[in-house]
Amino acid sequence: MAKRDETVTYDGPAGGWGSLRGIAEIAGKEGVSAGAMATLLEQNKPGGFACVSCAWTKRANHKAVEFCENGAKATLWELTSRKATLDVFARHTLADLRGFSDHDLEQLGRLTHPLRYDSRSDRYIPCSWDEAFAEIGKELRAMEPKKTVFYTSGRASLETSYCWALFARAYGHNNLPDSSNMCHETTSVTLKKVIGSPVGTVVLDDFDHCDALFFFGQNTGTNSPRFLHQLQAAVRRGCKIVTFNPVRERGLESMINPQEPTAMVSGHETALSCQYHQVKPGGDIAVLLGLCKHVLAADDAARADDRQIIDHAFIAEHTTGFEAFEARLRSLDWSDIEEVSGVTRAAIEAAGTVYVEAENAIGIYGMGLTQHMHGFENIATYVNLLLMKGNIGRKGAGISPVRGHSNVQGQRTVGIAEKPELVPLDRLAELFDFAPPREKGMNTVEACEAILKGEVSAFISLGGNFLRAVPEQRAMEEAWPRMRLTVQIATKLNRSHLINGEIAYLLPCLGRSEMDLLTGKPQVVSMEDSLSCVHGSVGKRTPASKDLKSEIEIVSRLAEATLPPNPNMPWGNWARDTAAVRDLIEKTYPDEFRDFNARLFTPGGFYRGHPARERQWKTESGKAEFVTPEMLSATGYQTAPERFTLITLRSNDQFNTTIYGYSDRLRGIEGKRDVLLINPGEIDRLGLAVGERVTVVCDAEDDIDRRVTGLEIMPFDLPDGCVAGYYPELNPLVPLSHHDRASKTPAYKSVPVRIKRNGEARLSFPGADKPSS
Ligand SMILES: Nc1nc2c(c(=O)[nH]1)N[C@H]1C(S)=C(S)[C@@H](COP(=O)(O)OP(=O)(O)OC[C@H]3O[C@@H](n4cnc5c(=O)[nH]c(N)nc54)[C@H](O)[C@@H]3O)O[C@H]1N2
Ligand SMILES: Nc1nc2c(c(=O)[nH]1)N[C@H]1C(S)=C(S)[C@@H](COP(=O)(O)OP(=O)(O)OC[C@H]3O[C@@H](n4cnc5c(=O)[nH]c(N)nc54)[C@H](O)[C@@H]3O)O[C@H]1N2
Ligand SMILES: [Mo]
Repeated sequence: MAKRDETVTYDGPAGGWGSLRGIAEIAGKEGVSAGAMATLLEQNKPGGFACVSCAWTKRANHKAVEFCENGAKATLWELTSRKATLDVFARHTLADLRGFSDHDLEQLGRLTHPLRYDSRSDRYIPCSWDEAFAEIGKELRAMEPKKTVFYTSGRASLETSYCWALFARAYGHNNLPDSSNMCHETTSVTLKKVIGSPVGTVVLDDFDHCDALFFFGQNTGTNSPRFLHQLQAAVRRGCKIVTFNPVRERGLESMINPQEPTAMVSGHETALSCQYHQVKPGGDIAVLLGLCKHVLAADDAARADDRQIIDHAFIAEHTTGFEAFEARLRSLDWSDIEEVSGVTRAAIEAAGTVYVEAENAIGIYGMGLTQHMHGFENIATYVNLLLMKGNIGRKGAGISPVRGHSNVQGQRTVGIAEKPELVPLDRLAELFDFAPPREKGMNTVEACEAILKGEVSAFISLGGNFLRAVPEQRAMEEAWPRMRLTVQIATKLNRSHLINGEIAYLLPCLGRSEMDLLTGKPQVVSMEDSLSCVHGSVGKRTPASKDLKSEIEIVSRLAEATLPPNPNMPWGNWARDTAAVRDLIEKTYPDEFRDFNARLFTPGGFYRGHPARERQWKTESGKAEFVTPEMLSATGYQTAPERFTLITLRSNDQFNTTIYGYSDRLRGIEGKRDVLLINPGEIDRLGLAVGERVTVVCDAEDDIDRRVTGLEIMPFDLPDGCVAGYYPELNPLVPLSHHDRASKTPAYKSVPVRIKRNGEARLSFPGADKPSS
């Protein structure tokens, strides 16, 4: 019988020697040269290149080494000596390649040559760049623009993104879904509504002045490890960290800083969270309401002797909606809060006391709050908690979403948006002398719906792995070939490149760490990080192949081949001179990008500014808005006997759909990804055995059969009623209709499922079960 202390765990800290071993392993596996290793030292420094991994900010007073385990892995993945050369595509049909796992596809190495799909042989065959641009342009010219979709994954630079969005609008649509539609779109919608700006309010310096940090659903040790330095420094100063997460993530419990030799030698760990509460998935609205209720009770008590906890003056001057929210808090029963959250009143009050006692508090969050049907209410209630004590718009305080891809926030800033009201269309019309389309375009979920209905003729993808990242994977893969044209601009092969429209191209591009030498001198690009700082980036390495083009050149050539000539849009010049694009960005967004080119290499980046930080609320009411959530659970569905809530997780050895390897070191899971994590009590209650293979079936209330077979039962410390497994292998289980009601971000963190015994022995997804190399 499995007991709680037999769960799979990792007792070591985050960082430490384990992280250095992680880097060495990938360097060996990718056959990385000494020169490429040396390139790592130029990462995240002025004059160097911005890390391609997470969006955490780069500090001004940088150290000799400014990369982390996962940043190094991402760069070495790009600088691999492996190449997916033409003979790979001559050897394998696409049907063959569809049998490869995500890991094995990308292990083939960097794409080296533009490719066109040949349906007769079911192979990719080489083509010339000119041929590719000409045919894609011809096809697009013949299509109805509003039936085409231009997707972006959050890596492309500000310059490329600006050109991409301009291309879409000049062609005639706003169909610009972005990976952020699957990620922090909930943030963009909620924060815009409640504080008037779609991004976090915190700057790096605030971490030196806060007394408490709250963590809801963000896994720093794996997904933004450079942030651990700020956390370590804050804890050493006496700041308290309180975490709410169904999974006990090691990176939030303790760390060893690999940049501190004495700590490395002594093994001295810094404990990070002083309280760690294993909330049920989707239980955060209840927890946050409980915390607010505790603040209210503390304020009632304080007012009896003429003190106050709530910042009543701030609420009166700066907010709306507090009365309704207060009434809701007073009428709430603790028993309901406890039931939905799975956290006891005493535990919530203990966390609430840390908040009450902190002069300045910061609220941090990630996918654990955004990817639910009621993600909007998760974030809005979090902001309510901060507003109650005036913790927005002052030093050491604020709301801090931790973004994903390295430029995902910036892409939105420079116009990649399906919502025309977010873009200064009049200014674009004036600058470029054209009539931008004014109708709302499709976001990711809407693009999927349209593709499923057969209403999309072309899908052009600037990076990413759309078909593997989206919900409803089976049906999406079936519907995809009904499109006339699919084009993928990418660095490495992935599953989205193997399922094609009638006409299909795979166009290989430079990675960010590589030199763009179109004009002989290296071009510069730029990105915006999670804390709204903009950084310049210059590639340093010789490109993986002479046949690669920069993303901005590919986008410009596509635009040139598609659009009628317009003297105000000299596409050819822009790829040769990214500084000219920065001037256009400055003209389009003069407040944010003043003196863009001059400030490009400001150490630590230049700050784009944030109205809510100055307590200017650009909301409908002109004030910060309290929202009163009606529901307590964010899952959006009822509990039912034998219905489990599935969380899809990232391992420490992956970047989204890129699987570097099979070691989830910080969770103690080694050598496999075909697992279903579940607590020992639940294993016993269901009469299952550790190691048994099961089938997991989606339990959404519709009649679509969504299942994954062959998952191995693994005992893991999780709340009752909840199971966890890996993204993207479990994406066939996620219903497209389950998304945040306000932003349409898919509910990847609370999928209703049932577990069936007698699962087949192998994972039903091709090749995804076992490492083969
Ligand atoms: N190495 C690496 N770095 C990455 C990425 C990567 O894949 N690998 N991906 C990048 C991208 S695009 C993104 S968006 C970010 C993602 O970074 P995160 O925002 O950290 O996203 P996840 O790892 O998906 O999930 C975060 C945490 O939410 C918890 N969680 C799940 N459900 C709930 C819930 O209902 N409530 C609460 N409170 N917690 C919950 C999970 O246990 C997990 O610890 O990281 C970026 N950085
Ligand atoms: N179940 C589940 N699904 C999820 C999530 C989840 O937590 N659970 N998370 C969601 C989130 S937060 C996100 S952001 C999405 C991610 O969705 P995407 O952003 O679409 O996916 P990635 O895996 O980041 O894309 C990887 C591919 O990008 C290409 N690439 C890498 N670097 C470059 C480059 O410099 N240029 C170009 N052109 N291509 C490049 C490579 O070909 C690589 O195979 O997935 C979402 N899907
Ligand atoms: Mo993301």
